[in-house]
Amino acid sequence: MSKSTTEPSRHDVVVIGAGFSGMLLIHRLRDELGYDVKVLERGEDVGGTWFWNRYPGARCDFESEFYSYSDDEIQQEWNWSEKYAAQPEILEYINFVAERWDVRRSIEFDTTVTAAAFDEARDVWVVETDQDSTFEARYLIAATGNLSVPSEPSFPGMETFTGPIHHTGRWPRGGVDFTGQRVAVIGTGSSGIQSIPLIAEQAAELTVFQRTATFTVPAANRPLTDRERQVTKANYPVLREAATHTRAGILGEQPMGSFADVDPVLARGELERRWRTTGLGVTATLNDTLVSEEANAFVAQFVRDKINQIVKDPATAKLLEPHDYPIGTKRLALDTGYYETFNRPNVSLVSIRENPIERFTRNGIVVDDHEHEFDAIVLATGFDAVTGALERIEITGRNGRPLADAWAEGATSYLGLAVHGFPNLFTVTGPGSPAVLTNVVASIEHHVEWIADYLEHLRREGITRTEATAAAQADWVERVAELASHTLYPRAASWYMGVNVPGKPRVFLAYLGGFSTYRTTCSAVAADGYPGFDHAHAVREIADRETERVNA
Ligand code: N01
Repeated sequence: MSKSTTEPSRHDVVVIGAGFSGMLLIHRLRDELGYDVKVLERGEDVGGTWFWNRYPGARCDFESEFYSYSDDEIQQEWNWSEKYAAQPEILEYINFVAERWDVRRSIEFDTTVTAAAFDEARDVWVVETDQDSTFEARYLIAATGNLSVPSEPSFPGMETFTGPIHHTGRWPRGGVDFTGQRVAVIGTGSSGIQSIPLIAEQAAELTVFQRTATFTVPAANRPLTDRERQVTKANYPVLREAATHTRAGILGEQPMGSFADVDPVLARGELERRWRTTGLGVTATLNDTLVSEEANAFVAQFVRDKINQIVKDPATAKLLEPHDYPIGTKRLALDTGYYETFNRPNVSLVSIRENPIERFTRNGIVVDDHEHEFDAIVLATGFDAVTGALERIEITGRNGRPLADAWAEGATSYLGLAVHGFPNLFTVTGPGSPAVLTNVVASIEHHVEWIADYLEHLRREGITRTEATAAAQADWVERVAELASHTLYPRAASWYMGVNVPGKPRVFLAYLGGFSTYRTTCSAVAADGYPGFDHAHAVREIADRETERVNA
């Protein structure tokens, strides 16, 4: 860790990241509990994911009325225009909240954390940045997001392409005009699926390079009516509370039952209804879609049939049919007119499954010895998910152990909140939590509340150091893996498994027990005095220091 030449700036808490999590941490810890909080943010403004992902079509896929803070005043004042708001509106909302909570005064923008080391002699984290600045704090909280580090494949000859190459996760702030251009999109996950229909409308020609066909269902997005907004606002507390009792942290359609118990004709009718109205509700039609091969095959075939109904060219429809993984085991995408886009005369689909991209040239992309010429290329190739942001920081815990070393065989954590060997470090929506399978804003609120309560407990008890025990962490890691092993999730080469990043260990990165059960577990840990966290060392040190003081 290179030392900065300036005096450290000292705080109670240093937070990395000023997205939904970092902003809420400022509000909760600084404004409500009186901690001195400093947030370090790589971007030039607040917003995290919603600051960077400005590609055309970017929008949330949980209802905006609930993909938002549960703050009483804010939820009464803000009016969402659509069921699933687009990125500009979400960023506008984030800015509205930033003003309301006056968060910017606690944030250093354009500041990338490069290293953080735990000083065992003083129980503080020493945090270094690319601005040659140093910050110190008792607690370090990673609010770094799960999908914040773009995964950018390096294709041979990439540097020779003369046009612009844009990654969806780092979209230029002023937008991109593709009018009249020949455009390539590589990648057909959620980002590709959201952007492809809009790029197709603007570009002269669009070529989509698809390695794996993705299951996507219509978002059925629409404007909200005044009446709908009023009803939600009148009932927010009860709706938010009810959502905490669900598996995904949001109220949605209930399953009809398990595949074996439902009449297939009724189930198909229900799938049909949900296809038209509910977005993600499609895979929740049966309660065993993610554990039973038969149930999964039934739902998957329904979607494949839809593709064949919508896409006019049979060869293109065939290519768009996903066959490589059970539906739902990669994140189901929500789209607006995705399959319909392949009926446009200016759109073509190139499968790179059997014949991968050979290389980029000055003019375009070579596949199967054929050069496709482009003016611009879009990489919709995803993220080094869940662990990527933390692994890019040189984090050193107790005994000088790097986090990269601790996670060499895969990310480990206790409750997705703390890592053994890294005292006083908390991870908001960290690996091993259910966050990526939930309405992430609900998960963020839960974690921030839990961490705030814990800091208060530590403050009351005079404890200066806390660390997840090796045993508690091992139990939790085993529980996360065991739950995954009872499902179809490990069958997919997904970012949930780390498979999308070459060399990344294959470990299922999320807790599958559901948001409600997870909350109950975390609450029980708090109510029982935080078993699984070791305070003994800190208490011993406090006693030693007191003895030294008295003897001096
Ligand atoms: O990324 P992805 P994403 N050569 O990893 C392909 C959230 N999100 O940014 O499947 C060729 O899903 C890759 O192919 P394959 C959401 O949680 C939410 O789209 O690995 N192709 C795949 O097709 C989502 O799950 C929203 O074979 C390559 C694509 O690129 C998560 O973010 C919107 C390649 C990557 O898909 C990530 O979504 C957007 C290579 N070398 C994102 N490398 C909402 O709706 C990768 N690919 C809220």
